[in-house]
Amino acid sequence: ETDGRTGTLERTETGQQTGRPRLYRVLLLNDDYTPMDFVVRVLTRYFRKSGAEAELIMLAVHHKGQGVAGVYTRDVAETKVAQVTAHARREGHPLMAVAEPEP
Ligand code: TYC
Repeated sequence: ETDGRTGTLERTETGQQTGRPRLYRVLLLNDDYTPMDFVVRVLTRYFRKSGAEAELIMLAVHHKGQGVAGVYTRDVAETKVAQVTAHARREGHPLMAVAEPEP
């Protein structure tokens, strides 16, 4: 069977997936209310960024509207989105994260 992404045979006789898994970007979206230092702490805690890299990503999101926090397999990406969203709501911030497949 032809895979839509790679155009190659990607399944075994038993239907198991083979080859590289599709990767998903976790995006942070800008808003007017979440404090900058909270976003930096999210990036260091959940996405294992250094303080300097977290600051750069946060500022890119602030100025451009969205930015890539990390790239993961689907399950990991969806877990990060759920963890970040839960943490932000617990702390009373509207911060939004979404996962989207890499082209
Ligand atoms: N725009 C926010 C502010 O001025 C900061 C911010 C950055 C919010 C990135 C969300 O994903 C975000 N306090």
